[in-house]
Amino acid sequence: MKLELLRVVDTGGRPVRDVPCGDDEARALLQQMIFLRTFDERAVALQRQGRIGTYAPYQGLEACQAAAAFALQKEDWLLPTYRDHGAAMVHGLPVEEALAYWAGRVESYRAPEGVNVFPPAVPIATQIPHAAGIGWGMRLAGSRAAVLCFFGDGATSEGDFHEGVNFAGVYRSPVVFFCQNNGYAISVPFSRQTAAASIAVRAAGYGIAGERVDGNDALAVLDAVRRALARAREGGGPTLIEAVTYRVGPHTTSDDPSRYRDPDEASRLNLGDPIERLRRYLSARGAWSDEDEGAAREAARARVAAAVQAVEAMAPPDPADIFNHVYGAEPAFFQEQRRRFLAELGRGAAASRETMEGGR
Ligand SMILES: Cc1ncc(C[n+]2csc(CCOP(=O)(O)OP(=O)(O)O)c2C)c(N)n1
Repeated sequence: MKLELLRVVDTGGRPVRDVPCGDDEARALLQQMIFLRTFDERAVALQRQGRIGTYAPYQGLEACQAAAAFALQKEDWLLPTYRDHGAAMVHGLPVEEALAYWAGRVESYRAPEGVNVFPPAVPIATQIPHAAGIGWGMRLAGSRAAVLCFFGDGATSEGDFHEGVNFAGVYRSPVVFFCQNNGYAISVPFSRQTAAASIAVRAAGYGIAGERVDGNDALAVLDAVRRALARAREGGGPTLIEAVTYRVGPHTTSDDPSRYRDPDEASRLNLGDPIERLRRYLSARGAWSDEDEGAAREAARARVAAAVQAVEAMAPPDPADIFNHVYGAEPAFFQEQRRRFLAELGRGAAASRETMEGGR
């Protein structure tokens, strides 16, 4: 059993069913996607230049990131992973905060007051029980807000996925579980993740709604997430959405996908480029021109450039930050690790000073 794949426009941008929004909203969505791609490309370049640390690109997933977050209201909570800073920015996380995270600044783990975005979850699937609990708590407090929880296909093999989704189903937590099925968990293909035909079909086992959507079709993602959020707000419980998409780049900038992926695989999936699909749809309606494209790209470049400047003007991060905020009461072994780490760094700095002086 495999659920139908929801599509609103085909890869040529032609509508195949009712479009869930007007041209103004679709244009705003396209502008966000262009911004997200600009950010991602710049971040990869910054990593290659050694100006930020390892980076997890989301190229190819812009429809998922932009449209799912676009469906949120300000009071709703977003729980992202390390790959979902695109969605976080669309939900209001300042661009320099998103970039500062990848530049190793611990301050960026906390979104500003009023921006309902959790810190990115690096351990796989730990945010799923958190989402179930936040949703349940909000319901108990009488709030009408909902939660959007991002995770990958790999996360669905973790115990936390089953526990979190099951809990949310039982307690009718207002959560949209949004699985970006991008084909791989690092090098492990989806076919090795589950014997089920899809992720969405597993919703039935938890007694919740499930939907499979073309994750490269921004309008389909918007439609599915909006309906799921409305259901959550009305007390209809959680939904498990599987967005079928493809990760174009490497898992992170430390990964080499040519070692485990066939180069023709992306074209065989026939999902098209998510930005191109929405652009074609709007252009055919006369609602997107070359001038619009130029203006969107220029605005995106300026926004990213300002964030790069702001992050590079910050004081360098304190190396001890990787030890800070881990334990409330630090065990002795941990204090010892910190002491040794800092002593090692001190020796490294002294050694490089000696080398420089010796070379003069
Ligand atoms: C609990 C845990 N186990 C293993 C890892 C190492 N790890 C980092 S990313 C990743 C793959 C995750 O794949 P998926 O959930 O599909 O997300 P994607 O990165 O593809 O978006 C793994 C196994 C981790 N971060 N946390």
